[in-house]
Amino acid sequence: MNAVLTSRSERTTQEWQAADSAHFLHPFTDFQSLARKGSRIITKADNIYLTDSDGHKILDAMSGLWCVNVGYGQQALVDAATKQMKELPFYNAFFQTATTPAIELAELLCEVTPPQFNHVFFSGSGSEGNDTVVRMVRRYWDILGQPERQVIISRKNAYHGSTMAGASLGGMSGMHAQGGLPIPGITHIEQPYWWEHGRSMSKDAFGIKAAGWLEERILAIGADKVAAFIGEPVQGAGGVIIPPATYWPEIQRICDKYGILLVTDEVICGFGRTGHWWGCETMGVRPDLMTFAKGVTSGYVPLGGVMVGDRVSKVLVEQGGEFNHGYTYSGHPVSCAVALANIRLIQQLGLVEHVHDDVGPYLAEHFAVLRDHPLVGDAETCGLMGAILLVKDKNLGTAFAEAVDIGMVCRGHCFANGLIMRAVGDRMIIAPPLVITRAQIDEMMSLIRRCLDLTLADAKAQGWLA
Ligand code: PXG
Repeated sequence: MNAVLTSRSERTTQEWQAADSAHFLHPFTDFQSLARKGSRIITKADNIYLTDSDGHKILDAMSGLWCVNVGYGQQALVDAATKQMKELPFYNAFFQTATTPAIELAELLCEVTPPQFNHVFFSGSGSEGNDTVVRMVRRYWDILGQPERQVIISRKNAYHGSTMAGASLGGMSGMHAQGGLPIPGITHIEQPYWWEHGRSMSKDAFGIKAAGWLEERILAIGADKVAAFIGEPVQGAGGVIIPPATYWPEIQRICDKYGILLVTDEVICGFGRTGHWWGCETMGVRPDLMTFAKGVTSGYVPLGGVMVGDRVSKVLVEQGGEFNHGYTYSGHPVSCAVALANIRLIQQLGLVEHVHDDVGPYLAEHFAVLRDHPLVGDAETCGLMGAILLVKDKNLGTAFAEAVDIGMVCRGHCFANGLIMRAVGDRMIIAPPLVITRAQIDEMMSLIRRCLDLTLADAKAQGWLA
């Protein structure tokens, strides 16, 4: 046994890659093409830096996958998990039982969320949380004697997860093309992406127009058939699409007007990412339900859930009877213990204030300067989320030809230069750990600039700018 373990830890990168491509089907991956290239094997991490199996240090400007808010290597989270695993590694919450970390976490979540939230339903992930949203909003209207209120309105290019309901709520056409999605009763309006849909108008005017698409759809369907509207305060996986300031308040007004439940998916925006605890606070809206995951444990262990506002919980609790829904890991004690340690750490370190008052504005200043770069059509941030739009001609605002995957070219330079930055089409996006310092932002920005310069040099050499 020991011999096997030793030899495994001594494998070369190539040996890891061979075993990986032989057995491990990665998410959202062209398996054959990855097998040809070989995965990058990440072996350890500290603070905001990863180390790969060849010993390269990489600045992780994506917080793992939008989740490692407190950064890597936080001993308090490790200790919380160890202690809970020793005391009680698992017990369920189904049959009139509960564990203490789950109860304590429910209490703490109700403290750090807006005042209408006094209940939580736990899941194992953000996707499962959104499955719960679908079940719960439909159940809510059933209990109220309006079972015909079934339709949930979402948006194109939204990401709400990869389960059947999560992927259906999401507006990714590539996902809908596989597996017979979306499921019935889900419809999508256009996203509030000013650059693509509103450049002839002011941002504020476009925000009102884009929210108006919700009202148009409600009227087309019939308000008495619409259960809820769901949206990410800032779309993350869709490319950090930051809506105009007028958008969300107008969405709230429309939901109120027709009595429709408002759901914000806070899986990325929650736990300080946008400079407030919740994206809905940054956007000035009052949701009835909020999905969370990722930052709740800073990704150290899996956990998700749905914050349930008083409007919904009152009906579910007082009139609902049994809600036939739940997961083995709803309220997993180890995940909840880690979440407790994580949220307390966010509070102790003042990370939400750190983003709001210090590193958020500092990042915004640096992104504003990036707009001078010849490749950059737009560069914008919200808290510690940022997007850089790469364009062929910044004066005319023209995009690169379809055949040129400029984002992937730039991402390649990032990888080679020790920076993790995502490409979503022509948008380069970042969401670094909230513990990042000003000096580390300087370091990240000089890497970003170097990679933009290298991408520009490629674009010139290949004739892509002509
Ligand atoms: N909602 C939102 C807003 C998300 O960003 C989910 C739900 C689903 O969460 P789980 O825990 O089930 O994955 C997410 C997840 C990307 C990327 O490419 C983003 C996510 C997941 C995987 C990739 O940016 N977000």
